[in-house]
Amino acid sequence: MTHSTNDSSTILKPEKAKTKLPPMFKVLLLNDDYTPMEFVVECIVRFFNKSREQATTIMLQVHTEGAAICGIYPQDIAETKKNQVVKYAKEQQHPLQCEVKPA
Ligand code: TYC
Repeated sequence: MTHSTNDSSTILKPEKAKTKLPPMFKVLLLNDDYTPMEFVVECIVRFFNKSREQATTIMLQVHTEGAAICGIYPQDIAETKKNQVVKYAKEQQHPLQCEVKPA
C-alpha cells in the first residue's frame, strides 16, 4: 500500500518487497523418569536432524535441567515436529513429551 493517490499530480512510492519472516517457535523436549536415554537420542536425530553427538548433548541437558530446545521453526513446522515425536514415542509405549513455545 502507498500513501500517494494516483492522480497525475502525485508521485507514487515504489511498493516495498514483502520480506517479513514468520514468527518462530521453539520445540522443547521435556524430561520424564521412564523414556530410555537412547530412545530420546534417536528421536532428536530423526526428527530434528541433529548428529548423534549433538543429540546426546541435548538429551543430557533435558535429563539434568528438565527441558531443552531441540529446534526453532515456523509454528506449523514446530507443531508437526512435536506431534511426530509424541506419536513415535507413544507407539513404543514411552511417555516422552514436547512443548511448543514462542521463540
Ligand atoms: N530421564 C530419563 C531417564 O533417566 C531420560 C530422558 C531424557 C527422558 C530426556 C526424557 O526428554 C527426555 N531414563
